[in-house]
Amino acid sequence: MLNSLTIAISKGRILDETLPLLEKIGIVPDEDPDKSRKLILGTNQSNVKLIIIRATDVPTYVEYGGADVGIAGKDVLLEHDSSELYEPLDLGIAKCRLMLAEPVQKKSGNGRLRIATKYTTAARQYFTNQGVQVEIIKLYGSMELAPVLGLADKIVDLVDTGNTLKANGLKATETIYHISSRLVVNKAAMKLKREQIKKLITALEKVI
Ligand code: PRT
Ligand code: MG
Repeated sequence: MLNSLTIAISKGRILDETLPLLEKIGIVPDEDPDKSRKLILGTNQSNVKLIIIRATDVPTYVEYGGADVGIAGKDVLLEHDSSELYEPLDLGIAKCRLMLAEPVQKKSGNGRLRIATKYTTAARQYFTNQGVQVEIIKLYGSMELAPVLGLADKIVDLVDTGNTLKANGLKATETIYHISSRLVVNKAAMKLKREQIKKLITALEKVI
C-alpha cells in the first residue's frame, strides 16, 4: 500500500513547464489545472495529488507538511528560510536571472543608493558581499516604476527577455543570481515517505 503524495505547484510558467515533466514520468492530472477552479487535483495515480497555490506560498506549504514536495523558483527560496526544506533537484525550468537594473538615462543621485525590490534578502546579501551600503525598499510588484518615479535609484528584479525593463526605460547592469525552479521536499516526509520520494526524484532526474 503506497502512501499518498502531494505535490505543490503554482499556476503560470512553473505549472506550464512542470506538467510535461510530470507527464513524462507518468503523472497526469484528472483535470486541466489551468481551467479547473479546484485547488487540489487528483491524478491518474490514485496516491498522487497536486495542490495549486501561489508561487511564494510553495516553500511554506512544504515546510509545514501541507504538501510533501513542491516546485519553487530559486528566487522564492532565497527569500524563504530554506534550512527547513530539502532542495534535492534543480529542474532547470522557468529560468531567468535576478538582476540589478537602472534607468538608461541615469539620474544624478547623491547620498546612499536606494534599491527597490521584492527580493530584499538576496539584494541585501549581494550588496553586503560588494561592501556597498544601500537602502533597500521593499515592494511587492511593478518594481520598474520605482526609478521612474524617483522612489529608488535602481531595482533588483527577475529578467527573462529584458522586454519589461526596456519598455520602462531601464537596463540591466549586473546578474545577481541565475534562477531556475527546484524540487523541494518536506523533511519529515523525506523520512516517512522515503521510497516514494526517492522514486520521484530519480524519475524526474531522468527526464530533465
Ligand atoms: O504572479 P504571482 O504573484 O502569483 O507569483 P509569481 O510572480 O511569483 O509567479 P510567476 O508565475 O509569475 O513566477 C513564478 C516563477 O517563475 C518565479 O518565481 C521565477 O522563479 C520564475 N520566472 C521565470 C519568472 C520569470 N521568468 C519572469 N520573467 N518570474 C517572473 N518574471 C517576471 C519578472 O518579475 C518581470 O516582471 O517577468 C517580467 C520580466 O520578464 P521579461 O521577459 O520582460 O524580462
Ligand atoms: Mg508574477
